[in-house]
Amino acid sequence: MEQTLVIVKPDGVQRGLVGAIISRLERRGLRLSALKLLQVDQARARKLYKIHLGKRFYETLVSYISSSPVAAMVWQGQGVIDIIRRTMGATDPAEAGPGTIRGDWGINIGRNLIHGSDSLESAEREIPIFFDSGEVVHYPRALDPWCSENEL
Ligand code: IDP
Ligand code: MG
Repeated sequence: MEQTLVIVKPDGVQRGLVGAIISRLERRGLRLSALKLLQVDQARARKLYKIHLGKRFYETLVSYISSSPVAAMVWQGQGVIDIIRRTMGATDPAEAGPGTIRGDWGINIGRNLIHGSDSLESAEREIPIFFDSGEVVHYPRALDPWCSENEL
């Protein structure tokens, strides 16, 4: 079962976009399998963004993600990692296409609303930073066969 970590970042929570973002992913046909609202502390922020250590935006990125609560989630579905990355749009909302989350609701790279794991390895590393395995729920939905002819 392919899974990915999605985070509605502090700007998305503060702007009241959690519901709209979840709704987009639900309507896409993907399955929500874990969800929590939490304040990210410095240690967790540094763990999540450790691949960016040393980049010029690293410290501001850590402050941004820990500045206010986030909504963390796990989504499941065949191809979910790439489907969500395409639904999010380019990292810089100014360059993200219309119809994407960042392209419709953002204007600035430092306030780009959403995180989504970028590969299977990233998802496997990132999900346990936010969820114990018992918090990720596996369940069939009656609508799954109407969203995909394959097993989700
Ligand atoms: P992604 O979120 O689209 O995967 P990454 O390159 O992994 O983009 O960067 C992680 C996060 O770091 C971005 O979502 C954004 O919040 C921030 N970021 C990346 N590049 C810049 C930049 O040039 N200025 C400010 N923040 C940046
Ligand atoms: Mg990334």
